[in-house]
Amino acid sequence: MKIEEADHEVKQILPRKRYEHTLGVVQSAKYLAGIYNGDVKKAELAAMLHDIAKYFSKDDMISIIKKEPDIPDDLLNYHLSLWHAPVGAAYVRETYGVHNSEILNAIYYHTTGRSGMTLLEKIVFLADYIEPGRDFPAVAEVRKLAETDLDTAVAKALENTIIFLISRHQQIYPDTISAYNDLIKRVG
Ligand code: DGI
Ligand code: FE
Ligand code: FE
Ligand code: FE
Repeated sequence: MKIEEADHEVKQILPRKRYEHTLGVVQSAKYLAGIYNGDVKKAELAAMLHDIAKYFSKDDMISIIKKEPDIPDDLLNYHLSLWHAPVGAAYVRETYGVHNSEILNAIYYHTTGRSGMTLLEKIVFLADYIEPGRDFPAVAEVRKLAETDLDTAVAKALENTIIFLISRHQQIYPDTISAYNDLIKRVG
C-alpha cells in the first residue's frame, strides 16, 4: 500500500482530531526511524495506519476479534481501548492487502507492547506516545530520552502507563507487563 493511499483512507475514516494525531505519529515515527536506523518507509506506513480501527463500533471489533485466529479471544476480558490495535492490523491486512509482518506487528502491538519488540514496534509505540500533539506532563521526559536511548524511552513510557493504570484501579494487559520486564532487565 502506498503512503498516499493510506493517508487518503485514514483521512476519510478518522475524525479530524484523530487524523491530526495520526499525522503527528507519522512525523515522530519518521524522526525516530532516522535516529535509530529503522526503515523510514515502513515506519511511516505503520504509523499512518496504527489507529485506523480506533472508532470501529464495539460490536464490529468483537466480531473481528472472535473470527481472527491471530487475536486471542481473551483480549475481550480486557479494556476495550486495547482492541483497536490488533483489530486495526487485521483490518489493514484484509481490506488493503498489507501483508508485511513487520508493519502488521507494529500496528498490532502499538498499544500494549510485548516482550521482544522489534525496532519498528518500538518506533511506532514510542511515536504514538511522544507525537507533537501529546501534552500530558510525563511526555517531556520521554521525548528527551527518545533522542538518545530508544529502549529506555520505551521502558519509561510503559512504566508511566502501568503506574497510570494502577492509579485508576484498571487492569494491565499481560503483554504490557512483559514488554516492561523485558526492557527493564536490559536498561535497568
Ligand atoms: O490510540 P491512542 O489513544 O493513540 O493510544 P494507545 O493506542 O496507546 O491507547 C492507549 C490507551 O489504552 C490508554 O488510554 C491506556 C489504555 N490501556 C488500557 N489498558 C492498557 C492500556 N494501555 C496499555 N499499554 N496496557 C494496558 O493494559
Ligand atoms: Fe492507538
Ligand atoms: Fe480470536
Ligand atoms: Fe495513536
